[in-house]
Order: sequence, then structure tokens, then C-alpha cells
Amino acid sequence: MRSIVVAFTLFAAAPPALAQGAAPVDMTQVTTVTGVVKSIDPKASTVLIKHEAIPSLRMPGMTMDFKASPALLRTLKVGQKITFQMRVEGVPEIVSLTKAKAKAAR
Ligand SMILES: [Cu+2]
Repeated sequence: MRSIVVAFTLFAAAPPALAQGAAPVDMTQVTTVTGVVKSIDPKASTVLIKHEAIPSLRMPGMTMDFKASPALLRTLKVGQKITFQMRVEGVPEIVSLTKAKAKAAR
């Protein structure tokens, strides 16, 4: 949970100067993310993922929780490397999986 708060704090703190020469972050978009499933919490409907950097959001690689539907959570396994579509607006949420490998190096 803390990593999410930190992530959004960094977002909010990004100075306007950062936007010069670069397109502003579109908070309504869906973006593609790749990462490894670290743990799954069905009760909270979240999955902890160590994700790679997300250039479109200027987010560095980190481990953080993503919301996901129960049906989607059931398809995930700890250790899996996945590529997914993340809804950017509001709480980070996995809206669809585009690729899932059975096992990934930790
Ligand atoms: Cu992140």
C-alpha cells in the first residue's frame, strides 16, 4: 500500500517543467505494463506486481498493488511474468491480460 502512496505522491510532485517537450500524462488512458506476480490477495481483489518502468506515466520500476477482478485474479499465479493493460485513472487496475508466461525467473 505504501508504494502506491509514494507513486502518486511522486506524480503529484512532478514539476510542470517536466512536461516541456513531452506530452502531458493522459490520466484517462490505458497503458501496457510488464511485470512479475509477487503475491495475490483475493479478499482485497489486488495483486502485488514487480513491474518494469512505465515511460508513458514516467513511473520507474517498482513493486506495487494493482486492482483486478476476481475472474482475472484466478488466472494469475505467483512467479508469472505478465503483460497487461492498466487503467491509469484512479486506483491502478489491470483491465486485461495480453500475455502470461507460466513461470518466470524471480
Ligand atoms: Cu508503479
